[in-house]
Amino acid sequence: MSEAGGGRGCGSPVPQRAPWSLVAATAALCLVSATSVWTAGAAPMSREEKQKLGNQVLEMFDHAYGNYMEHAYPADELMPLTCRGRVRGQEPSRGDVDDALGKFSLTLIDSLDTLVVLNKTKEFEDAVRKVLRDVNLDNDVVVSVFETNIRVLGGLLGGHSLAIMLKEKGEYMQWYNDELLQMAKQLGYKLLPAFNTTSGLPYPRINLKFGIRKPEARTGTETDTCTACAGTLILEFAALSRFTGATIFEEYARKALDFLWEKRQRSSNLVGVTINIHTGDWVRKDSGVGAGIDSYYEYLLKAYVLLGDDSFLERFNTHYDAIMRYISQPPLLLDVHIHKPMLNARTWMDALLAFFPGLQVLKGDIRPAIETHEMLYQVIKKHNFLPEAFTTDFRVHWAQHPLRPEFAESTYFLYKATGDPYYLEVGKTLIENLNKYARVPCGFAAMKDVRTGSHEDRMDSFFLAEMFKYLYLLFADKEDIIFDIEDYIFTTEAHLLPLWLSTTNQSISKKNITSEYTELDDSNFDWTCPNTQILFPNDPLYAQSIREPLKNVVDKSCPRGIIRVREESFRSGAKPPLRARDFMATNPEHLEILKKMGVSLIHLKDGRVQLVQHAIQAASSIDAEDGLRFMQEMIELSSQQQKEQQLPPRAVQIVSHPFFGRVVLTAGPAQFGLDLSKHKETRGFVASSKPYNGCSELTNPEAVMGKIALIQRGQCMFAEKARNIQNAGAIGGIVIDDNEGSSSDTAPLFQMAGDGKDTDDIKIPMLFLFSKEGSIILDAIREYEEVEVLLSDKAKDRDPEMENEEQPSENDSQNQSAEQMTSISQEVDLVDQESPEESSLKSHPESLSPADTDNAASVSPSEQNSNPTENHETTSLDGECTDLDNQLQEQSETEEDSNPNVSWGEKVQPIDSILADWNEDIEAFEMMEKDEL
Ligand code: DMJ
Repeated sequence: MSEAGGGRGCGSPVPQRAPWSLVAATAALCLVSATSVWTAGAAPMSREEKQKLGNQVLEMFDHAYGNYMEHAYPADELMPLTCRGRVRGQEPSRGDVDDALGKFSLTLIDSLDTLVVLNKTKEFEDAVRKVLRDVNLDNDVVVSVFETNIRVLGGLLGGHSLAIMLKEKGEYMQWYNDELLQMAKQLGYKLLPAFNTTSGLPYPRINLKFGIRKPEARTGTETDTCTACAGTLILEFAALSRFTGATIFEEYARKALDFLWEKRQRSSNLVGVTINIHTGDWVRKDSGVGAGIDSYYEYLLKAYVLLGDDSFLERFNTHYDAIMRYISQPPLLLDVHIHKPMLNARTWMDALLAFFPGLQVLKGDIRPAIETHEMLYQVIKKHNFLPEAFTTDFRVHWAQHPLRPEFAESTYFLYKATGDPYYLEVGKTLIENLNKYARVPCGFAAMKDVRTGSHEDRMDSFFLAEMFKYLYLLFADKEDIIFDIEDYIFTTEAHLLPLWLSTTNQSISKKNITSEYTELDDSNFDWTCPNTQILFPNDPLYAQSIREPLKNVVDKSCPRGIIRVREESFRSGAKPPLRARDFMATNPEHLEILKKMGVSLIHLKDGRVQLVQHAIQAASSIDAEDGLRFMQEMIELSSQQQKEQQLPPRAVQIVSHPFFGRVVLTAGPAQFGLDLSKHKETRGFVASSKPYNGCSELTNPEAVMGKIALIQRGQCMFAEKARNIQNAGAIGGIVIDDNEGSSSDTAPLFQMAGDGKDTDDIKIPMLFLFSKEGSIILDAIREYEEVEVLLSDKAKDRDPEMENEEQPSENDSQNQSAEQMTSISQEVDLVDQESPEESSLKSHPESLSPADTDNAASVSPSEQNSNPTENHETTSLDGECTDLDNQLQEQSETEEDSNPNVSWGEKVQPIDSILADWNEDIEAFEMMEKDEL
């Protein structure tokens, strides 16, 4: 995402373009004037230092671009670790990411206009000649329509825009005769077949040589596309139409936008992430401003700026209103459901939304822009880069960072809007981090994991197209750039299109404004020029005062708390409201507060606890509002816990005769005790504890001493069980689910939470097994008495020594399956990205399940508790106390009586079925990853 360079200064005539005098114009005009009002706050940066930083950006660009040209060109991208070009088909496929690569020297084309912005006119001239000489747009390769449009079509058009500007200046590019534009037109025609759908929404991919749906094309069977993919065409397509006079491009892009607008969810005015290109049904109904939707909103506002068509602004304003109503929870931007916009759809944010503050600047809504930007900066300060996704309490959700430019982009626009030197300091930090952590001898490498600083062998073309432009412009003064940047609008890939296009070749009739559109709320704008009063108060400390409360937002990890505290300060004397995270069902004071808020606690038959809010029963309207927020927090917490429950599985491996490590059981970790991912595995014989629930001092310490104790889930907290077995001398513990039939095949693994107290005293490792997996160990004890297991973070190779001593009795095919099983189990480890120290689920001794209420904002039970086992700790606490120890003994006697010689093979779940189940798990993990970004 990117923004317009803005309008001219106040009072300057803007002769060649249509009036974009409403909100955007006010914003842009004020960008200029606000810069000059800065007098206090962060220390101003001297001209020398700005120049020094600008030069540093130039040197970094040379390093990136030079290495691409030397080691990768004409390949699409540089692989900076192996110092060679990435050629599609010659490297292992990375899936959808590779759809940007069309064997058309992507990085060179994407870099064209950056060369001019960075004042490298000679190199630009050279690069254009290379593009004209070397680039083939007719390759038999399937590419993403969206990526090809924003990077290649946009790159060619940006190059053309600046080529004609330079030619007009009279020094460079005198030989240029619209050749880039001709290439752009050729490419435009190649993309058009993608629009051959009844809806007018484009197919997501196209074969550059064969188009779509022909057998040779190998594409055209897709049914879905992302909203941004279908809604991010208008700037490039309209520019192409207006530059060439061929109206078809603009018509197609408009039709796609019209269709998306028609399909918006009418009550919330939001759009989903994915849409069916044939039926127009929303495939994914979650809605945010990041991945999958981002540039759709961006292009509505910018289409208005570039084309002067009011209908685009009206659409944008309608969506913006909805975004600010439902998605914006300053400083957070959180996805919601389009049909139930009061419900958050996620508890994490993706890095792409970092463009949004920049868009808010263009819109003229500075305050939330400052807040969100500051929140993002705090995350960056913690991890050096913005991780691809991070949770609402600022933990890493997806740890990669492919050198995305969105944050730099917003920083640039905020600096333009506020003139606050703070944003120059932010830019300086970005430069330092890039050099310190991403720079490698052959370019800049994407971060594989921002926590460890590990690299990935990729340098995406957008790094050159966008990052260097925004960083350079941040520190540049007007005279450092050879043309007036404010005569151009930035596309989402930061390519420059001239604003004069708005009045050129205007053959597309503007859409009539109908009463269907939401009325523009102009109340905030009184149409003076400049309008710094509203847009950016004439207070040099304004931005700083907005940032200040957010300074420690990441460290404190409770943004909502901070916001609340701020809100609360207006309510003198009021006690801070109860937060979901702090709630203890056993605390009488908390129960009292719940009552005041109209929230009742219901103990369900199955032992779980439900929360129901009846606003009408609240003591006051303020308490009712607190109750509503409490319920929302509880909903978020609950879904966050569900997410966090999907953590790297640990392994319980049976290593004694006759298993020798071939049986690997998937186990859940604990948030306390020895962390097996950091320490060596623990190996020992198993013994059942007495009492079996482990909730009191063990009566059989001699049996568990030096062994791994088996304990049944329920009746008390996990940590309590751990302490009891540790006191009895156990070297580890396995908690086995008391929910008969539960299995990691069907229920998500979770980590055992602490008990809300300090758990540092627990030193032994603890793992959790669902009932099915646990019964494999219990059965093995019955069969072989002495059963030795290995607790680890990853299944280990089989123990050859033990195996040599005694050959296993299972048949070969079973051995083979078991080996596969081990490796599959390891694969599950690999797909997970969360490190244990990042997964510190806040101690929440009782899992609560907010139930549906008569309140609009409350949650439906089906969404909260789809999994029957997930709140079981609560079940155990509240359920009837039964003598599980005796029960187990009885059960075990019955089983032995009825089947005294039961063999291992007959008792365990068939290996094939375990394998199939695990495969399903892996597929589910992969789907989840693919779906989400
Ligand atoms: C760029 O290619 C574009 O900005 C796009 O709109 C989304 N983001 C990437 C870079 O992160």
